[in-house]
Amino acid sequence: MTKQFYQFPKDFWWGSASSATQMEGAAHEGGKGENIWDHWYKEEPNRFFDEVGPENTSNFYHQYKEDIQLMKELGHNSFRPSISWSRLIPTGDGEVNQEAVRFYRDAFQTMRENGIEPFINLYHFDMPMSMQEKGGWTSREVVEAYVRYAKICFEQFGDLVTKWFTHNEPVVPVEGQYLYGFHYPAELDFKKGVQAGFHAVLAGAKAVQAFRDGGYAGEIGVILNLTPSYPRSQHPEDLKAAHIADLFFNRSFLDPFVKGEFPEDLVKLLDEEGFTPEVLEGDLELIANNTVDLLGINYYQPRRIKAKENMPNLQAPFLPERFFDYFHEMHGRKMNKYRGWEIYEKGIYDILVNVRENYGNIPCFISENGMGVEDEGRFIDENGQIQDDYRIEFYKSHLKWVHKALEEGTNVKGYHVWTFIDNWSWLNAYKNRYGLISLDLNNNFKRTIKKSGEWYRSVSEQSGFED
Ligand code: BGP
Repeated sequence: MTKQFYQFPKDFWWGSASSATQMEGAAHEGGKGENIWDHWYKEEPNRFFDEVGPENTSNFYHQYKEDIQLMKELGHNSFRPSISWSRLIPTGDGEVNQEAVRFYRDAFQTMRENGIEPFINLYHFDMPMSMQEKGGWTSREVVEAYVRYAKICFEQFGDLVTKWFTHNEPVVPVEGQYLYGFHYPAELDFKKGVQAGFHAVLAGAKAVQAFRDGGYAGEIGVILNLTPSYPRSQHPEDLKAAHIADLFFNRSFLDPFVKGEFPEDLVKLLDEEGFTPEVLEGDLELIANNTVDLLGINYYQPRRIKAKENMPNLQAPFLPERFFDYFHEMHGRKMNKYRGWEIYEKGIYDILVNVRENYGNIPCFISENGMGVEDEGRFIDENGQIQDDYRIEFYKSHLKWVHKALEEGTNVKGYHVWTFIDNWSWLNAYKNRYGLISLDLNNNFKRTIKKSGEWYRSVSEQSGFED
């Protein structure tokens, strides 16, 4: 096969993403308040893989200058961390922590000085504990506290940041906290989940409104994990089940954030099932009038859906599972043999086509895409470098589909990998490694660039690659 060069625009955003709780460390330093992860780890450390908790991250809080130099070395022109709400406002709705203001200002300033645009996310799964005690996203009071927090961020950092995001993957806390139990408080209650989801949308719209009212420079967006829902067959029941999965896990956030309205079918379904959330006068109008400028898309794997065989099991605890089974395995598809997730590169293209055709071709970028690998230490060579050719293949195969979507006119402006340095990942801790750079927890947080890191540098330098 002849080789081809996949050229992306010169100003394409190349970089990576992480989040405060997953990379900062210093969980109990610098005046930071407790968030739900600090609390959960203190209460139930055995829930976490190898009992490793959120103080054991890659230590960005102390090593950010070194890490930003490494980003520059790997050719990053952008990086997306998040701000920790409980670091900036330890009680969630009280005093601002000046030490946190100094830390974030210096980190963002250092990024800028090194040609790295800070893409700043306001919320990445890390509810301050005092806010969770008030009900977290199920509480209207917490929505207001979040909006105050967002305004404080715009005021304190607005001169250094021009790309803001209201949330990362807002559907995940709904699933984790109220549907499946992998985020604190693991309280399985579908009705609360729907309310929390509605409040996250409302909070996002209010933050967008505050950003525009404040006249800040730049753009504001949201980061969504989109999982194309493919039916197992063309049988009407499978098609219906796939549609319901799409409504719950994609369109519940994509439609209101981008179009300003919830899908009619979703509203109808929730109503029929008795799960309509509390909506106050003016809420829907506010959501309609404050849609985002920019959409970040996280993509890892699709959903493969088949209708439940014995529908409906009305006693099933969670509504989505009454309608469908979600499974990874499918004959003839490529599985990630290093971890167990399906690899389906074309999914990234299907999402981009959908955004172009059905969401007004809103400016977007791939905000996370990556491959988690268990026991990655097995791939270290004699020089101490991880030879992760599988990851290079993963990136190439996805980028080819992004390139095709771009050529067809999709307004896609960048590609961020998950992640820069191996990071701590919630209950999974360090089970799956994702970084362009490996982290040695037993050797003073030593960072070593992986083979994929070297490859990614050449991609960002040329804004493209040959294959
Ligand atoms: C994304 C989240 C990240 C990170 C990643 C990998 O959905 O935005 O925060 O956790 O998934 O997850 P995991 O380590 O569980 O494979």
